[in-house]
Amino acid sequence: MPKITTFSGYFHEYQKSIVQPQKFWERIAETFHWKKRWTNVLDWNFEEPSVKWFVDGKLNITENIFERFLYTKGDQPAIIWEPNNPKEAYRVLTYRDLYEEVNRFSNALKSIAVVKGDRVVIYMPMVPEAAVAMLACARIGAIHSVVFAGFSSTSLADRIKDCKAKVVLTSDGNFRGAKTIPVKDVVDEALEKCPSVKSTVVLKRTNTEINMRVGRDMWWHDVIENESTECNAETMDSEDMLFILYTSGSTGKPKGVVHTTGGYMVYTKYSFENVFQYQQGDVYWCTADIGWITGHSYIIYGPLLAGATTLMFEGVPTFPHPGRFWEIVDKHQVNQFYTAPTAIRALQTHGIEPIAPFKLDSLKVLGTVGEPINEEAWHWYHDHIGKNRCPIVDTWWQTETGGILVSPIAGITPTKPSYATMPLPGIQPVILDNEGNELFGNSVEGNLCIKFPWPSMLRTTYGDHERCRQTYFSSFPGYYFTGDVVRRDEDGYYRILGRVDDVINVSGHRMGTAEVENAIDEHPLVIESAVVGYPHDIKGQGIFAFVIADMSQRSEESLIQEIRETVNRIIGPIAKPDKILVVPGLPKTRSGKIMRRILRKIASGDASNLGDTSTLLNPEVVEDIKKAAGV
Ligand code: 7RM
Repeated sequence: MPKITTFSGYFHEYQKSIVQPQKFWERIAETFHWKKRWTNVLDWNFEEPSVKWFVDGKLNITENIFERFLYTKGDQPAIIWEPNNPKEAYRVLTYRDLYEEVNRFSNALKSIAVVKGDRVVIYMPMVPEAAVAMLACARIGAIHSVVFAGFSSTSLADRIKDCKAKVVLTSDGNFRGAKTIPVKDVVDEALEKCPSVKSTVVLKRTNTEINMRVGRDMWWHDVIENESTECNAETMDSEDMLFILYTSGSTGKPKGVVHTTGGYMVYTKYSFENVFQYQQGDVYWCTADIGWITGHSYIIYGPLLAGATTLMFEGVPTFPHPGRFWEIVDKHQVNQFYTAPTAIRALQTHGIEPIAPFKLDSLKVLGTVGEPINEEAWHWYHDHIGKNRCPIVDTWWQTETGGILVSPIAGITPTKPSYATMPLPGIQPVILDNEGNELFGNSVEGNLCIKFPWPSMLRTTYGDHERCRQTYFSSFPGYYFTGDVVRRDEDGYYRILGRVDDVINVSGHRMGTAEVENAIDEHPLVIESAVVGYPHDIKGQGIFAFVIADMSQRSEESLIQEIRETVNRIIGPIAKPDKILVVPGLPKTRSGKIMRRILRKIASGDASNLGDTSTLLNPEVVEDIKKAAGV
């Protein structure tokens, strides 16, 4: 696989990928195992939209992991699993172990009548069996839909119903920090509303007492007991669905983003190897949950397709202590570490003492994903975790993009705090103004669109193609619209400013909420902030800042004054928040994204209907904020 090793090499590859995209991707696809070669590299139009990569190619993605590596890497660790409780033994699955487990479970799925094309919902903790479940589906051609095991029974039921899943894979309970969560009860409740589900398979994890419905529920250890460790891989078309992953937008029910087999395989491996500069023998750790796209592409598929050793962690960053991440890095000698800004900021609040006992000298590359990283958090990560010697890859991408689109190449692209820097080869980002005119050159800002297909892009939204067209391809005809606002600076570097609806317009000055938050966060007593716009008689929109701060050293009044001055100093008077509210917490989704929709409502003084808050990690904080705001 062609790997970029120098900055000029990056430009060279990029240039080739733009001039002859088909030829570029064909050369990479040729490094995989296909049962039958494609007839055409790419058919596409962004009007319907219709995108097909490696047309008529036949393959199985798991053969590109197992059959490919069995003889050369059979004894190499594929997955290192670190349990929630550090006192429990960790597990190592070699490529051969994983292959055998996947085959056994593939046969088990067949024995409960799962066939090619069936949908299987996976509602499981972060244990190796969850990876086995995903790969077994892929092996037999079933379509997996992983639902984060922290979602409520209603959210789970909505997703099961939307994709009409035949089977649900789950566990008796999950360990998360100090808590044991009875997830099977959640599944039972959801299934009351889901007639499509014929069976469930339940992994024993916590030994929680549960109900097993006769004729529907089976234990994982029972269904695999007599199954063979051999199972032929189903022949899949390049454009057969690999998985559906639900993602919630600002409005309406969650969308089932559909990814297909060939293109997703090619892009996740290519991007993984290049962005993280993974070297054979390295230990790579992404802290995401498999319920998110990051877990799919960069815990499971990308790393395993690259023959890497990928670490899976069951627990949370602060259990049993806020140094747990760093303890794990030392324990397993992690070389690449990939996490989210929200985790970094949360750990930052504990200071640097929890880091002190650990050496962290195995680390070579740090990564972030999920939201704009503020400069302060970037520096903290760079200085205290990377010890000033590890490049940070700030990777921008989406559930819909399947893989990282804009990111530094570790150690090769010069970084700048809070910049995702440059597009990967094959990615053609453009910036459009609100009228759809392309803004050329540098020092421009606007709507981030992509003007040419890439192999791992979404193909549709499950069961509702029109919604896909409407959401992503109609705002700017002929382009894929990301919903993000971006600036291309004087060096041609991309800085993601936030979602389009996170952009505020104060007296005609357009400002990214992230920009203002970044400035607020520079105040030493501020822990985290969230900025939204609200209707303002004179300015059009005013700036409302919700701030979590250390209140032990100032009166609220003087702190607010200092924060205003900080913003004034960093951005200028135009960005000074009109209102600052000190709050105990911010409403966050489970992947760490602030639910600004709720804050916008509260800021506008109308908290009567806050919409669906069921996907919040901390719904109770909403009441606290409402109280503080007096609405
Ligand atoms: C991978 C993931 C997608 C949205 C995206 C952005 C935001 C993601 C970054 C980022 C700034 C980043 N998928 N986002 N990465 N913003 N810098 N490096 O997060 O579908 O859950 O979210 O997340 O707004 O559109 S996602």
